[in-house]
Amino acid sequence: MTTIDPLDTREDLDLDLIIIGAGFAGMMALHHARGLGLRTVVLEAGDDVGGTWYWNRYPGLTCDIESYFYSYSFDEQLQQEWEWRDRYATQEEILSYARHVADRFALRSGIRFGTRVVSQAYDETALRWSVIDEHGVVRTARFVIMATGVLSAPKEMRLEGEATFGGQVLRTTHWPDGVDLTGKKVAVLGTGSTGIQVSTEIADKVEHLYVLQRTPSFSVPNHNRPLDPAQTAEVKANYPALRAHCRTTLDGLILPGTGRNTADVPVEEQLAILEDAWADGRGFRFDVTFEDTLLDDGANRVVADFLASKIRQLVDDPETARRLTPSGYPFGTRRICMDAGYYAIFNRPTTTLVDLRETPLVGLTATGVQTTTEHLEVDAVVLATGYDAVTGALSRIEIVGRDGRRLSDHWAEGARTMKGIAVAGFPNLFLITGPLSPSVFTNVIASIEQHVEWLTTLLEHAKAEQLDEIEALPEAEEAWVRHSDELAASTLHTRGTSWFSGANVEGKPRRILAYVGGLGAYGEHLAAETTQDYPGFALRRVQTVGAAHSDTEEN
Ligand code: NA7
Repeated sequence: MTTIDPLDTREDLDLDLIIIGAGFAGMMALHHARGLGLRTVVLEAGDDVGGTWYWNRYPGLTCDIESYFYSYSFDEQLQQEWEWRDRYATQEEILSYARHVADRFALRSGIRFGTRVVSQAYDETALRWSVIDEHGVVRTARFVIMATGVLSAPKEMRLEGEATFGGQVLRTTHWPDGVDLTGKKVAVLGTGSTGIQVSTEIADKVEHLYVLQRTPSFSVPNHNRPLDPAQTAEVKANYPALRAHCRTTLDGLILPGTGRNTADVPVEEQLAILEDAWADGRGFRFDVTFEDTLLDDGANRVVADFLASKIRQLVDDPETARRLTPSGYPFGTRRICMDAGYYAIFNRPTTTLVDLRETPLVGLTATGVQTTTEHLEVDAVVLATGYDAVTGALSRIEIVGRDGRRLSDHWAEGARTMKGIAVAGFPNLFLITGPLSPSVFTNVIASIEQHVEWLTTLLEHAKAEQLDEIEALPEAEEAWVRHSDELAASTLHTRGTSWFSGANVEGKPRRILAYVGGLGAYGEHLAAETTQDYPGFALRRVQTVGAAHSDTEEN
């Protein structure tokens, strides 16, 4: 006699839960859903786990959060047994960690790889979602979790004349295997985190590097190094307490701050503190060293001026240093970059900074890059032009909720969510690190874990109470959007021009897309939902009476 495993998802068209995306969020969500006994399948466009760390393979890719913390905490044995090599892990190291997690928890059998979801619609009669993939396969499930990532949908980018260019056009988000730029003339477009990492990595290998810069970023050295075994042992001995502490902070990290406003600190002391932060190599320290850096223009200038002085010290040519110095937006309203010697590459005779604000880019020709004043002969152009962040991966799937309403219409004037995790009118649909949750303002793994744990409690409750429908209330969503907007408006973030607000994508509605209140405070907002019996949601149990349905609302 064969025993039937109730969680066997080989015949996986009719499920309790569909998770979209097998990055760090989707993998953890699958593991936890299995723990609840939910028949769950993960649909993943790529051919392996890892999400952003699977797709992004450009040279120099290194995480900007220390590996001790850019890792899961949900399993004590996992965090004890995994050995990180470097303080900041490279893409290869993070991808091998993701693969290790997939194998260790036998996740692959629950993941359908090479399966991009194109649309999904809520059936108000069946109270189930229908999810359609690129192959036309339809799966249904009571619940759907979007684990689609915040920096996973590349910004659409096509340069004028791209089709005529005879060299290689390389996109950092889809870096092909086997590229060798040694001895070539290369132009890198973009000076965010990606462009800075790629340029730093290839500068001493190429014949000539042109860094095409429109907006300069603030960048600090990451001082990456192999981890010291004694420090690792100490971290591991204290992991539970350290992780618990991370959950209470603004950014999910433990960064030393002064707890003081800038003006309350004498100038010499300010400089000493900033020097200490520079030597430390954790760039996010600059956001939190003083309490008011992101609140007050004068305070913000203290950090900006300090970092500008570092550029002048590091770059020999004063004109190049001036061009590399950020202006036009407050420090911290564009994610700080962390580098492995970026500014020093401009002291090489083989690196040229091209300031596209002075001489805008026209496009590509058959042999190179054309600006308004010059033609640069190159063999390859690297596009490091960023992402349609936070909402991009969601808006690329047609998501249709109650009354045929599309998520893209609901978000036409800016993303709206109930506490970053659900959307009114889209029952039984949940977002991990969704818009208006702390997500990109934090160590995103800490944010992912916070969401997965909260959703696990909710789904356990749904199972115990036999709930069929869980839906964010419109008034609760409105209140959260207002709260999130108001907090953002009390900071300098609304004056930023980066992907934090959608400003980097033409036509994208502006809203600060992450919650600025911090991971700790946000955790309390989420916890209040659980302890107060989900006041922001309608929880419905539908009892079948003959052919009719009668609804019981818990709230
Ligand atoms: P970013 O930070 O959005 O940077 C993209 C860069 O590309 C930025 O310098 C842009 O300049 C530039 N860009 C984009 N489009 C153009 C066009 N059309 N012309 C010229 N320059 C352009 O993305 P990253 O991938 O570097 O980093 C994203 C996050 O990933 C990072 O913060 C880390 O958290 C990991 P612009 O600013 O638009 O003038």
